[in-house]
Amino acid sequence: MSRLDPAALAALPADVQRPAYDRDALAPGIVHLGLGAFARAHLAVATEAARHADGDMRWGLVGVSMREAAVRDALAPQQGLYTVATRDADDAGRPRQRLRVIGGVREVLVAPEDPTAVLRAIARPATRLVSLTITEKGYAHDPATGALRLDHPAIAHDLAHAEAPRSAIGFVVHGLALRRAQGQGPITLLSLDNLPANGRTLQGLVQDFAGRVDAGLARWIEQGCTFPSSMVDRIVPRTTEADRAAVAAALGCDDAWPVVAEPFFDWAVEDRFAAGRPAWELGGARAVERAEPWEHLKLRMVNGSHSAIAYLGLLAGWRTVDEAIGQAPLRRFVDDLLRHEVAPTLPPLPGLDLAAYRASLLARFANPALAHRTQQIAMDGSQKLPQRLLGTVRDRIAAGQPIDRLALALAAWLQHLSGCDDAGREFTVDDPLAAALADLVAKADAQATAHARADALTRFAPVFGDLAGHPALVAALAPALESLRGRGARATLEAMT
Ligand code: CS2
Repeated sequence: MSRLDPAALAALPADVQRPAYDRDALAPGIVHLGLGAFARAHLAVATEAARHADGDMRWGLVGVSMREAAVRDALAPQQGLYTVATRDADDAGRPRQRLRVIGGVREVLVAPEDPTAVLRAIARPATRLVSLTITEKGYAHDPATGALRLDHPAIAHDLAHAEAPRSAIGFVVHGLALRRAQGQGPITLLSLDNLPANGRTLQGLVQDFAGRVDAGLARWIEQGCTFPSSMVDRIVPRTTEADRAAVAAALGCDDAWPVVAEPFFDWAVEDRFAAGRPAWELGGARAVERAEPWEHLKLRMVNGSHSAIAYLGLLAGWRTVDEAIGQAPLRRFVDDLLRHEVAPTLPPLPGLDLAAYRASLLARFANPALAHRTQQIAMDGSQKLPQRLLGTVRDRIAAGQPIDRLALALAAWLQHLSGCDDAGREFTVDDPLAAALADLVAKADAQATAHARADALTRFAPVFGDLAGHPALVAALAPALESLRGRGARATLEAMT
């Protein structure tokens, strides 16, 4: 079969959407750090739709892979073209997909191969925006406090080596330094990761790092660059071989790296851009005054319950989110968690019907065409749980409210650190703090009582922060942990009222 590339576009089936503009005329306005599946199914799609709607050619994407060459190697022979397959089921439950070939990626750089090229791209006159989807751990910060980790090897390296950074924060700051040195103006730095106040968090890390290398640069950034916060929402599972085969069959040519997504798309972004932006509202985004309330809603409702499903599902042996949410006790648990423990902590949002939001979320999780693996979502829990579950826990404890379901979700994360499901099958615990977490579990296991075990587990400061040893948290965690250890996730869920 031939390969997807510009010459193949004309022969694609008529129902495949494709670029309808002159790709050669596309200026490289966006440098995007972390060109994974999520960015290709979210930022790139909204930018493509905006471009089709208004013909603004300033916003081509220069993608940067932060670690590996795989995306570049897949997309270079396709001259940056790739397919987004949006999948769900029709009313009769039959899976269906819509295909769209995206043309906005002009170039893919591989940071470790050529760090200078990344710095030069950030400094280029055409660059107006640097966006990031580098996952939570890519920020090299302390998840509980948001502070830059000076003990992080990549940060320590980058503070000393301006010319060949390794971390995203190092690339941003040294790239901005080069911009300033070359007389180019300030730009926007846009985080699209699932962090609370992601713009402000990025700004704090960038300013802290910049202040350590050059006070003048730190001032220049502070005075001219902007860091809008934004809430992003779209479920994008990792692409599988089966996805590649299905997309190739539908296209009639091979795409080495298509991405699969749900049809749902949401993006609430603060309209504070230092050097302009694409008209993303033409591609489904919403410009908002403050993104934080939307981030709060999304992190606690969508990601909080997603992580709960992932850990409970992994323990119970449910491999995908739709399989897990199809189990009545888990579905009831998630609905109750959202309804009784998460929703009451959220401030009212203009135009938002929380009950409809919850119902639509459960329907998204039940999408049978995504096969989103619980093990994928279980990754990097130490970086995710503070904003997904612990903020809610903190608010509820402060208000004297029960946290039983939140505690079960946390207990499932802690139990999954044993690397073994309820049937004794082993899996890998994929977490940047895995070694420290293994020590923690060993220490907890040496305790004599359930209460002492739970107490020891909450002492893990990077995750629990000021909740370490909190009596209300320990009191709710201890029975949840005991139940998961004793009778497993499935029976624990069944026993919950
Ligand atoms: C998921 C998210 O992998 C995960 O941790 O919870 O990637 C989730 O699918 C998206 O945030 C949905 O917008």
